[in-house]
Amino acid sequence: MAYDQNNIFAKILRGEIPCKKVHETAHSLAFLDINPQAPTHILVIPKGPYVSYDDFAAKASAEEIVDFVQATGQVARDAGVAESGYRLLFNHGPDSHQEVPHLHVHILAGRPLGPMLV
Ligand code: IU
Repeated sequence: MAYDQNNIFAKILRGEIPCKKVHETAHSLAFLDINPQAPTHILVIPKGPYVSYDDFAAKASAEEIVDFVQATGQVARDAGVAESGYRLLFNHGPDSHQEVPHLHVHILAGRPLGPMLV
């Protein structure tokens, strides 16, 4: 699937649409989800044009991947949920109900999340 430069997260990265930014690094951006599913619901995205987890895993540089993983951990720590716990969720592709075609990981926390639902 080709990257759509007009997807909503591309617009956020270009500053065309505002977001509630919580963290930014050389290769990643984290912001609050507009429709939170838990008291803490933060999205972390790479700045590069990656459609999905598969696209990122296949094409991103080691530097980008390390940056993304470390940024995600830092955001959770800064949100104060590293001790109480959090869930990281990637939706990849149609069956997962991925809505925005720019890779993002959901950080969900702040209440007992219960067993994983599929
Ligand atoms: P999904 O994994 O692609 O299904 O998740 C997309 C998320 O992006 C979802 O939780 C939305 O609430 C969130 N979101 C957002 O934070 N800002 C937006 O402008 C839009 C979606 I559109």
